[in-house]
Amino acid sequence: MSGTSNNTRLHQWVNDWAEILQPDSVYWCDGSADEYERLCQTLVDGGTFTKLDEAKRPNSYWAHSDPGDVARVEDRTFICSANPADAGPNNNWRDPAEMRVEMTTLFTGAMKGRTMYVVPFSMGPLGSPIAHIGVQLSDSPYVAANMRIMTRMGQGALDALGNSDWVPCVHSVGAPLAPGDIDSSWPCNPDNKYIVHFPETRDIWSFGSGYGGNALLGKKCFALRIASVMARDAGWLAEHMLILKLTNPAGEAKYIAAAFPSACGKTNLAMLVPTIPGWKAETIGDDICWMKYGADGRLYAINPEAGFFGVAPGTGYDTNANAMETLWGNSIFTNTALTSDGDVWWEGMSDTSPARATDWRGQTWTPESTTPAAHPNARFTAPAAQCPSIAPEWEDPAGVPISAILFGGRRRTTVPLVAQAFDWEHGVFLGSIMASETTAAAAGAVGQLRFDPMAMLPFCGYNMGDYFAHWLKVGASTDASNLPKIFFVNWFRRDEDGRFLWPGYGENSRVLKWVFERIDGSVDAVQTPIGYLPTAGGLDLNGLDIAPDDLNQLLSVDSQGWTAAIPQIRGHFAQFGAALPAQLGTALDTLEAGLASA
Ligand code: SAT
Ligand code: MN
Repeated sequence: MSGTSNNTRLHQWVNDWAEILQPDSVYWCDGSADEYERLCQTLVDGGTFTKLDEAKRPNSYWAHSDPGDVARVEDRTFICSANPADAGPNNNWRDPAEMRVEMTTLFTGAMKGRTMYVVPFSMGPLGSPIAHIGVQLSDSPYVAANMRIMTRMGQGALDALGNSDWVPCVHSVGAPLAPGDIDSSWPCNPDNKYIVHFPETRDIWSFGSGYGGNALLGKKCFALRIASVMARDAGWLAEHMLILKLTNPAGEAKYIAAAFPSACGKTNLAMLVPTIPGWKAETIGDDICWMKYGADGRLYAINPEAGFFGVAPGTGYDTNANAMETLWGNSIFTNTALTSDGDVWWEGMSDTSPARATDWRGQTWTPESTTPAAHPNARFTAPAAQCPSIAPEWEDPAGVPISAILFGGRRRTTVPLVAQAFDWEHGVFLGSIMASETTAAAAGAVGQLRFDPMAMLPFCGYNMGDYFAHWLKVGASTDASNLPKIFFVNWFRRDEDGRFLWPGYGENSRVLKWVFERIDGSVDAVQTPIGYLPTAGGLDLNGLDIAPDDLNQLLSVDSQGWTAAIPQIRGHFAQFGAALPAQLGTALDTLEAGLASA
């Protein structure tokens, strides 16, 4: 059986593309378990998947990619708006008409020798008023299998679509097969990748890559780049945020959204196990948050995804036990190592490494090897429903009301452990000046500090100056008392020797408790030029062994560091020209003056 739809425009679109792409066959995904099994078998037969030991990790598979296709490619990601100013300095712009011609040439015959999968999917619970439907065409069964975990994929999405509009997504690995050709285990076109978005027509074209956000088009391409444009036009927010539910010992719950760049611990924070007695954290989502206003004037959030595409290295029982428990089965592991007894392994998964394994390149690995067993951007794909900390309401179509928004980067200096914005406008300012050290989630250098406003630099589908204005407008469209409180956090502060000053992980619950109490107004704070900081004793440090010097560094304003950053922030703002909202320039002047007189 395969998916069926009465949507004539959808059929027309699929037929038109089949003519260009020229696949050997077209298959409509229905999303069933049977179909998933067949997709996985196809991948095993083709050498992409290795089935893991059924007793160790049931219904799970290991894949390793082409070494030239291991991460998002920001320099090959394009926003093709009619007007270049609408893409902004934060995006690579190309003329949409020219790009369509160029890519149609690439797409012509691109699926020869392959099956074209028609993958209907819902971003968000089926039928939720906050959800949206997409349909992805792809010649990658790996993509179809991953999409079944990451989204509500198949007949349910077609039924929810009915006769309405969808976000059209076209994807090819760009490796057509001539008769007699032997396929590669990871077909791709490593030197010719295009990740392309047309914001006006809201469609997505992707060519040449089979990896992660380049190829699973519901995720970064749709749920962030295109959705951010949809959100701008319709007064909502599409953000690179986890969503968690925090319950205090009295049983009161609040929902918190938090933006961190890729590979900066969103999955760990979303699944954290509090170290402070009586507090409970539950997971709603680990990567993307869509927020719309409810009738009561509050922002309600859904997690548009159905699975986790998390960074494997560094994930272990000591850092993220809930993720480890999520991965018991029904999961796909890409670019981890494969152990000789048919399981997966990666650096940080356990204290002891396997005596012998197959590394992410498919080569023999032993603890004596000088290269890592897993690629630093190795990923697991796992159903969110399997997460032990998943909140019962994670699929509530109405979403959950957000009480706080955290912005956080990976910063070895300057930025304190936590600060609260004075108000929404100041919070938007703090988000707009966020910077973070680059990670292996994107191709290119790692560890370089760059501005990454709201963790959206690689994901905002339009001019970020306009995006800041949109945030201000969203904040102005309800009563201030309804708005989430905004905080800035930094778990990654280090001393001169590179030692982390804060233990992080479960201990971050201490910061979350302070956030919770600030929302309630039940704990005091110190007003500083950068925001409200915890008072001495304001942060619950019971049972935590931390040196007073370290704590002092974590919770004080580094006036020198902030003052030194002002010219860089001015340069960062200057690139947006007239698109930068005046309020942000004013907030920067106020910060500068405040630091000078502090
Ligand atoms: O874009 S991916 O989904 O591959 C990973 C990330 O950057 O978060
Ligand atoms: Mn992400």
